[in-house]
Amino acid sequence: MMTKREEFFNWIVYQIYPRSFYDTNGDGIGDLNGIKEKIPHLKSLGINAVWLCPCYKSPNNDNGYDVSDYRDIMEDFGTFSDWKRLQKALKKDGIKLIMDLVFNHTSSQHKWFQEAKTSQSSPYHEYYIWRKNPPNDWKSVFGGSAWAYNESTDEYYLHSFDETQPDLNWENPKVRQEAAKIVDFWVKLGVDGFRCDVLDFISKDFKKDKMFQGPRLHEYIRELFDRDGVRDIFTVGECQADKKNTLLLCGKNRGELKTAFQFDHINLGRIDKYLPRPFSFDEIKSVLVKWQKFSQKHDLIYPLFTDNHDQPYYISRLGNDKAHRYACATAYATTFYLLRGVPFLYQGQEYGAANPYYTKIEDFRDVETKRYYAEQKKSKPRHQLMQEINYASRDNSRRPFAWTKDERTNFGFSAATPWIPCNSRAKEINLEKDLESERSVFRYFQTLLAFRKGSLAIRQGSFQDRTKRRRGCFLYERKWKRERLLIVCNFDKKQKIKLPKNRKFLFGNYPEAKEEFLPFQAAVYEL
Ligand code: TEU
Ligand code: CA
Repeated sequence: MMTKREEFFNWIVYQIYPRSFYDTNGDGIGDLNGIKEKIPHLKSLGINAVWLCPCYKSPNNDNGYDVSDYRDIMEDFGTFSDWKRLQKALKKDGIKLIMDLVFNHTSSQHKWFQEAKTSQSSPYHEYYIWRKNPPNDWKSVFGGSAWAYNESTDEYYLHSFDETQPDLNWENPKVRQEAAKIVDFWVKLGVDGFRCDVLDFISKDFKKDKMFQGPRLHEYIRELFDRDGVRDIFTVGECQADKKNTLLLCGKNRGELKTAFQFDHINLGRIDKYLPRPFSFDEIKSVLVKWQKFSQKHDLIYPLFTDNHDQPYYISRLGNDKAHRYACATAYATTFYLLRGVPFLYQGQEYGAANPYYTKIEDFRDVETKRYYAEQKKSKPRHQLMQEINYASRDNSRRPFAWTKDERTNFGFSAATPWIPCNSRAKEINLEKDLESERSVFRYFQTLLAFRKGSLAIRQGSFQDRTKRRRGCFLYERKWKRERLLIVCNFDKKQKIKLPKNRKFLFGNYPEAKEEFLPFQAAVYEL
């Protein structure tokens, strides 16, 4: 019998950014009914869980990461009944549902904040973080000071993100109780898990120079999740954690999180968000090997991902999205999704979506990007600034899903003008075209995910690095009882890679390599 925890290794999660997935009512905005209609696509891809980015009521300053009611659905996306129908439909097809919890902050439109800001005697005032004067010079993640002035109380409030996203005061037990009640509300409705937005921000130490991972973080998380009826649910935190903290957050008997996103492999190849630096694949490999060994040693569940709604596409930034787009997309998928842990795919990856390019700031929507542009435009030449934005903007991965080749329906996304312009490369990169081509990213993903599901070595087995001193490639072994697999991925130019003699080629993104591995060639062997 598998324990509840072991079962998580069977999950394959697909992240949906609802605004950009599929529009069914012709307003240019993706919606919940759109997700429901595309369940056959999800099934045919082979995933078995969906992480739904926030779909709660929200004024949408940060595309739903600014919640104004945690128990209601954003009008743009539909109604509560639509949500229930979606949940039911997913369940019917055996697809788990993970909701996004945004608990570090609310929207300034949330009724708590609306009350809190009016007077210091409001019962909601202490739901947020107020100071007569800013006690430090913390910067908002989106730029500028993290402290904003509120006239009616003559105080400053803390906002780690946009001004319209005031941070909740977790030191107030009432806030913690409210959060727990919201968790209970969704658990009772039958959701299968939560992705917890910037969870490592909820406890603060105002004397420190950074605003996250304050002293009471672990206590708060346990209070939220280590409770009857909630304890066994799937949770993945968005936390920037080192080894020590990962053990505290995700350790087996800690009662905190099932897993936490690790960003070491995402933060490679750049000096800061907007500035690339030369990088080699070996850096990714080292990060993966380090975390594989560590999570294996401590029996942690490791989240396997390359993309999300906050990042430019991985293949564009750290790979090749031109001549080798097919191979690169499939090689990264092979590398990551056959490791030990739980795969997370982001919408679009399955057809090899890549970063677009725009020359005008008007083609962007992200609050962070627009802020950055406004801040920098006086000091930087326009072309340089646009280059930085195209390199780093979160809008890169937030363009409408390109379902078809049909430009008039915005590539099958919506007959109406989409809320954000379609990917400028959608004519060349879309699902329909991908399926027509001989080398289809989608079909490869199908093979890969089906293989993962069918293999105990991949789901339960051990991990061992077999790369040795070779460069520009990654070889690793997965093993469970008598099933032994070797995964080989080349991220360099064409090169010879010596392999064990007694091997059987199972599949790869190219036909079996004879002598040399092509750039981004990936292959799976049985030993
Ligand atoms: O992101 C948190 C976060 O710190 C980063 O991923 C951040 O968005 C990025 O570095 C800025 O470029 C989460 C959500 O994933 C993000 O979409 C939200 O905007 C943010 O929290 C606030 O809720
Ligand atoms: Ca719509």
